Amino acid sequence: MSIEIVSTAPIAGQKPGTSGLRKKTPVFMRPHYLENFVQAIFDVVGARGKTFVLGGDGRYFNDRAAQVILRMAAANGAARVIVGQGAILSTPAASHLIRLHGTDGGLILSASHNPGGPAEDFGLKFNMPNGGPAPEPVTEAIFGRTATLKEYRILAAQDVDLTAIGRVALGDMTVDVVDPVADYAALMERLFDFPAICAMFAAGFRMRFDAMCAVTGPYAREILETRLGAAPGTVINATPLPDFGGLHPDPNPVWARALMDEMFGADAPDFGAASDGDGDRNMVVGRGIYVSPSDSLAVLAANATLAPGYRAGLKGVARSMPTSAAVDRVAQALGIGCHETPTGWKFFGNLLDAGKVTLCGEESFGTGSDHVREKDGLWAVLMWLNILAVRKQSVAEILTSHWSSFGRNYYSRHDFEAVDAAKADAMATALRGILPDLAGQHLHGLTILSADEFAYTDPVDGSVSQRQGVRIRFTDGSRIVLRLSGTGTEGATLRLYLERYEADPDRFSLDPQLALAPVIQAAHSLARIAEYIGRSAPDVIT
Ligand code: VG1
Ligand code: CO
Repeated sequence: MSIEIVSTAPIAGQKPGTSGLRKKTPVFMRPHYLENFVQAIFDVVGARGKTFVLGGDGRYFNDRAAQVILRMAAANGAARVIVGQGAILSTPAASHLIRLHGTDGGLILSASHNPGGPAEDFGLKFNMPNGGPAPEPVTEAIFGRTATLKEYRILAAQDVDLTAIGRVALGDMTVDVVDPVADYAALMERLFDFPAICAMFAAGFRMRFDAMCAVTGPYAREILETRLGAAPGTVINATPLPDFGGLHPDPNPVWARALMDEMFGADAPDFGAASDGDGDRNMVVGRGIYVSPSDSLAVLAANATLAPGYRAGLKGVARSMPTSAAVDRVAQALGIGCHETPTGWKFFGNLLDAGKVTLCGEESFGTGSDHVREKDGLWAVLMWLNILAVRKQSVAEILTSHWSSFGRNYYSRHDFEAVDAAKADAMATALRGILPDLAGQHLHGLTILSADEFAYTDPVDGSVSQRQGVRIRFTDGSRIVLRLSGTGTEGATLRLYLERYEADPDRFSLDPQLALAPVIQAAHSLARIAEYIGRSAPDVIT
């Protein structure tokens, strides 16, 4: 088989965002578009003699992109690629395979929680040999390379058969097609008390898991129904579809509406959960009670030692800056370190590698631990099941007792989507301009303690990430954070994060939007959102 060297012009705008390169699918399908980005990756990380993991969430173009990447890996001299059967791998399963086989990294095809399909979104992300998303210096180098490369290498060959598990050759490269679920399921069995969870299901515990027609369906079926004995049909929307059945595979109360309705309806199961397109996010719901992701992280941290994989205790915890401080209170009580990082899982990698933290989380329905280097939706669900099985209490009882020990951090995120990018930038610039003068100001019954823009210095490698969100803190512990999304593919998305601490148990059952009302008003007055972007109501509230 011959190697073709294809001349190409650099393609503008292939800049990886919060989590890899995400674009509209038709953009990714343009001539040379995928190829340029893949060649830039191989040029930066090197391919000769190396082994990579490859797989994706099964969305439209996943299968075609996988074949292109395999031919390019072969033409660039890679020794071996481990690929999930059918080119399918959830993001956490890919991270695990990279670590399990000690490979040189992996390529993950996904736009995560963004909708998929011919007119929706596609994405590609490179993960490092530690299993985690490439850190900023690497993504910057890849971006830099996209602007200079003049040719890419691709093998002239037919498609590799990815339908059957086993070893095949592609030119001089070995392709190992593996079961996407088996190794991941085995890892989960080592971390959690499967016998206790099995006994709970056998005693009649009922659960609903909404896989949202995305990648976790086969994983959830195997683990929950086959290995743990949950009733057949526990997992719904279990077959991954190229367009996710037209659904928006983002596990939150808005997009997983049907699950929420069931959990708040008559005859609700004991426990509900959902995961996103690529399986790294989770939403957890009890009967009649929603668990905010920030609270979920805090509860998992407080109860982690109930799971066999965490019996020795936690080394520390980490959360993204906009995530609520609920976990900070748990860390303080446990006497362990608590780190605050910018948004995006890549910032947890160094902390996990250095053994500084065991659990990490983000407000955006992401929770995980040092078992892989990605957030992990099913892992979080299993951790909850393990805690429920050992404590023999309901989700509501566990949350309420958590709040009585630690207080409640009311929390909400308001998203303003597909905003005109220039207007969003103008708003951010104006807000930045007033930050130095805000301390001491009073508004809506609150007093501003401090206002700044978050910059992060990685404690392990010393790298600095600027402009990671504006934060405004109030004297009563309330907080506003504003930042622009780095995963959208249309205009800009403004994310407004709101938090208020409540120590009084008599006020724990307040509706979060009511509890946060003064903070919401303060955010709108300070950022002048309506004036700049022409909207006062968010598109999505979580
Ligand atoms: C969003 C979330 C962030 C998450 C990222 C990737 O980023 O806010 O917490 O890490 O998505 O998640 P942004 O820049 O749009 O706010 V996933 O499940 O889409 O890989
Ligand atoms: Co995801």
